[in-house]
Amino acid sequence: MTEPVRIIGSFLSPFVRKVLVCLDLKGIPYQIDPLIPFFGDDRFSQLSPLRRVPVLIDDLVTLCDSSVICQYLEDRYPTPPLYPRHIVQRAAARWLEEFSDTRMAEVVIWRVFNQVAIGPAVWGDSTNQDVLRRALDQEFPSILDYLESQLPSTGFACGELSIADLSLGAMFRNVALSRVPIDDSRWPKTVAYLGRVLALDCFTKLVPIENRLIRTAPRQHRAALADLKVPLTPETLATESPRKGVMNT
Ligand SMILES: N[C@@H](CCC(=O)N[C@@H](CS)C(=O)NCC(=O)O)C(=O)O
Repeated sequence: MTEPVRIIGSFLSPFVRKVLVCLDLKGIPYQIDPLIPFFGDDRFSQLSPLRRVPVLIDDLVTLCDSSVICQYLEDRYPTPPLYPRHIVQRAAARWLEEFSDTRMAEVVIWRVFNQVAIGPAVWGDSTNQDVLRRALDQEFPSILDYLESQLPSTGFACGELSIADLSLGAMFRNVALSRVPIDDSRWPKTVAYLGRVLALDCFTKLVPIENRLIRTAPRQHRAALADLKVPLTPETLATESPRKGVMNT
């Protein structure tokens, strides 16, 4: 490889986190531009037409979308494998990844995390308690009911550690960062499973970074990360003023 992998995207994004744990498990060093996507400049729009993070840039590709990126990493760096070998388990892992990236993201990111973190920090909005209550009282519990019916009592979701665990673990970190508790008497398998996944080194080493950023104003993120000795890209695509995204969800 002729240049280090570059990642564009904030450590607070579950999709960026999914890619970072994947890079870590595969032993691939990276530099990061910790961009909150709304602050991206016109160069960011060129790299990421949906103005979303993560973006991965290496000597061969510029890629958007965490699932596309993780599949590329798997194809280029197959060891250790992060997709089950058996086609049935492999399909099941991809489904859980999809469930996490779509329905879970809709509720956990666009309703909960957006109401408690992004809205106030990026746009100066106050929390819409109706949206938050509905997400926490109805939508999130039904997600947990589904996962409780799917997850095993021991081990990982689809046999060996896989992309399913990385996606779900990454998404549930935003639940924790939103300070939403999960009732282990109602969802015991899910809580125990998350305990196993989030205890992995690839997740625990990101926790101090995430905890620092969640308490830090967006414009100070880069300085906070420099202070934590995180390997940053020499340049950032961030501007001073946020702009609304391209997508509606
Ligand atoms: N399917 C995409 C979703 C990426 C995504 O929605 N990222 C969020 C950050 S958590 C984002 O960039 N949002 C900005 C926007 O939608 O305008 C992936 O897996 O990478």
